Amino acid sequence: METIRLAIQAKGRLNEESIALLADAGISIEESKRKLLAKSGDFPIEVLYLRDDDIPQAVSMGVADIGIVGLNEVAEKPYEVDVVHKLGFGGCRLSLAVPKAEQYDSPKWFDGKRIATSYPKILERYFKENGISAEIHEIAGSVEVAPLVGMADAIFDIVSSGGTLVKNGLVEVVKVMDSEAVLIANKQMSAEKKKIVDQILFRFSAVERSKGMKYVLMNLPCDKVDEAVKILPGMKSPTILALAQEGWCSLHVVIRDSELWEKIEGLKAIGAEDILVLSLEKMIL
Ligand code: PRT
Ligand code: ZN
Repeated sequence: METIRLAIQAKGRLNEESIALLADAGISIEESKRKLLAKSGDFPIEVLYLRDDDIPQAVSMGVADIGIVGLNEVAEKPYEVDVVHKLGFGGCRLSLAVPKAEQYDSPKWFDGKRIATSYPKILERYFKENGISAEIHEIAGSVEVAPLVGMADAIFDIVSSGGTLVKNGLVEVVKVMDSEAVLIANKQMSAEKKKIVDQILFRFSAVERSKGMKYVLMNLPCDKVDEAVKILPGMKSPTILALAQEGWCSLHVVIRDSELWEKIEGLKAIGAEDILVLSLEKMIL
């Protein structure tokens, strides 16, 4: 049988969540981060551990068939890959930031300025699209200190909480793109490998769907079922089973975490009893 090769980050911000997502999807990887390549015992997949910078190229060349990497790396690198699915973790944005003492009014401010970044290609495209001519200085790390040491007038970097900018006396002025971890794929994959990718995506969707949901069971007088359904609008119609005790029904429903207490209070108010809230592991439609 065909095996698919997945590249993930060897260490860093996306490593743990990539492995956790695979585990939730029933794909466990032999635990050894020092090895470059690891197999899964329960799924036709091999995991290749790489630096995130190398993942788009590895996938585009077919060294790996698919990869998990930040969209920012895909956008920066000149390699052609398919972005197959957004994975909902590693969220951040790429933004321009200036020293807080600057009188910044519009992106025209960047004309003639020196900007330090590790993402020169994305920035170049942004400047080009907006008719700005600035000097882009590519530096590998600690971009945020460049203005302090006089190496640049402003920076273009990844921001998530914004704490790093504040610590370095910088203010975010333009968000150029949003990023998150994505699943990328080689453009020329065999039909058989594509089938495995579809299988992985099917599992990822089941995991995603169950995130933030609870499975709730309760007993309720049967004549209150219509009212209960009104309290739970927007959800698929609940499962209702008759109980041995005459006039009583058991109601099963999936409720979003954020609405859980409000819905339960509403259901209690119309006579629901013996309410069980269970965690929901997978939701397969
Ligand atoms: O070794 P390797 O090359 O594989 O890793 P790396 O050091 O290049 O990348 P790594 O592990 O730092 O990040 C991997 C990916 O995580 C990035 O490509 C992004 O897609 C994503 N990501 C999400 C982030 C952040 N959030 C983030 N906050 N990457 C970097 N940061 C940096 C940011 O630049 C800032 O300096 O973290 C700092 C803290 O951010 P604030 O705004 O929360 O203060
Ligand atoms: Zn990197």
